[in-house]
Amino acid sequence: MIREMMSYITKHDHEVGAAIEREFDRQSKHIELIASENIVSQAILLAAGSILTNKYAEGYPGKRYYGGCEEVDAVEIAAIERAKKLFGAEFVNVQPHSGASANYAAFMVLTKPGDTILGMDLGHGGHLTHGHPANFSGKYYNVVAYGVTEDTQVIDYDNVLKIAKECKPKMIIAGGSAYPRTIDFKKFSDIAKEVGASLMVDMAHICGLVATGEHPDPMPYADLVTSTTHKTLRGTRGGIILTNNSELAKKVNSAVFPGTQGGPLMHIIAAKAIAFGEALEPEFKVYQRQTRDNANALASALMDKGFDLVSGGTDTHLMLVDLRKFGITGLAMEKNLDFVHIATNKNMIPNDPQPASISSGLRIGTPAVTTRGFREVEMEKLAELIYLTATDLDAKADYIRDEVGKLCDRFPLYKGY
Ligand code: DSN
Repeated sequence: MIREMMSYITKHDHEVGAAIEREFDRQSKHIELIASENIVSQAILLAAGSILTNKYAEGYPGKRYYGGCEEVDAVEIAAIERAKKLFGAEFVNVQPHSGASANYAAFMVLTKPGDTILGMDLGHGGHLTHGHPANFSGKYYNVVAYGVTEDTQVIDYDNVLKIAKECKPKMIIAGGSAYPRTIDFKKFSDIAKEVGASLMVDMAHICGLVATGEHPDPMPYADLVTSTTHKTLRGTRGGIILTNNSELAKKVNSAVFPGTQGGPLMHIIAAKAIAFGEALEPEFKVYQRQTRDNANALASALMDKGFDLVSGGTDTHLMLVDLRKFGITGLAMEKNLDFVHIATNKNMIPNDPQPASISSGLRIGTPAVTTRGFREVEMEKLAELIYLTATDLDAKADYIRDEVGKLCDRFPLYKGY
C-alpha cells in the first residue's frame, strides 16, 4: 500500500514523490533514536492522507459553519470519546494542529499577556513554548524559570515553591522535552494552590506512558493538560487539550476556534481517532512498558561504557547523555551518528557551557526502535555502536553501518507494505 501510494505520487509529481521515496528509504535503513519521533500504523498513514482533507468544518460537532459535516462530525466525536476514555478526561479538544498550538490556546485560557508564568528552563529540559524569549510565550509574558539541582539534576520542588512564592505566577507549567525523570504532578499542584496559580501540564513527551499508567497521571492535578499526539502516543502529528473543568472546557474550545485556529484538519483528526483507538488496545500497554524497559536497558549499557547521563539514568522513554567526558560536542556527535545511519539530536545539558546550537548533550529515546521490535539485547548493541562512534569512528564506521543495516533488515519499518 505505502509503496503504491509513493509510486503514484512520483508519477504525478516527480520532485516531491522522489523525495518521499528517498525519505522512506532513509527511515527504513537508519535507526531512529530521536526521542520525540515514532512510526505510525498504515491505517493512520492512510487516514492522514484521506479525502477528509477536502472538508472545511470550522466549529465543533453539531455546530459547524459549513454544510455537509455529518461524517466529519462522526470522526471528531469518535476522536473525542476515545481520548476521554484513554486519559480519563471529562473534556478533550482534538483540534490543535500541534503541541505548540495547543499550548498557545491553553495560555489564552489561563493567562493574559503581561502575566507572570513559571516554567522549566529550556536548558534544563523545558520547552520553547514554556517561556523561551524567541517564542510567543517569552515575548508576551513575564517569564520566570525553574531548573534542576546542580548535583542530582532533578527538579527541586522546594526550590520551585520558593521561586513561586517570590514571583507569584499566574500560571505554572510542568512538563518538558528533555527531562528524563518522573514528574510529581501532585507536588506541582500543591505549589500552584499555595501561590494561587493555575497549573498547566504539557505531557507531550510522556503522553503514551501516561495513557498506560507507565508515568503518573496529571489529570487529577492540572487545570489544563496539553499534549502532542505523535511522540510516545504513536499517532499522527498533532495536538490535544484535556481538562476535567467544564468552565475551562468552554474557554478551551473558544481559544482553539476561533481564538487561535480556523478550520480543523479533519484528515488529521481522523488519524488521531485511529491512534487513540490503537492506544486503547491491550498491546499498547505492552509497547509502552517495553519502551521504558528499552530506555532503561540502553541507559545502563551506555553508563557501563563510561557515558555520563544527566540525573544518572531515566524513568521514561528518553535519556540525556552528557558528552563532555568524551571530549565531543552534541553537534559533532549528532553528525557522526548520522554518518553511520543513527538519528539523534544534540541537546543542552543543565548549565551547558556550550550554546544551544552546539550543546554538550545528546538526547536519545526509544519509542521508534521499540515500535520496530527492538528489545533489551538490541539496546546493548546500540550502546556499543554509540560508544564506537564516540571513540573510534574513523576505523569503525563501516562496521557500525553494517550492524545498523543488519538491525534494520531484521526489524523492518513496515511489514508487508
Ligand atoms: N520538538 C519536540 C521535541 O523534539 O521534543 C518538542 O516540541
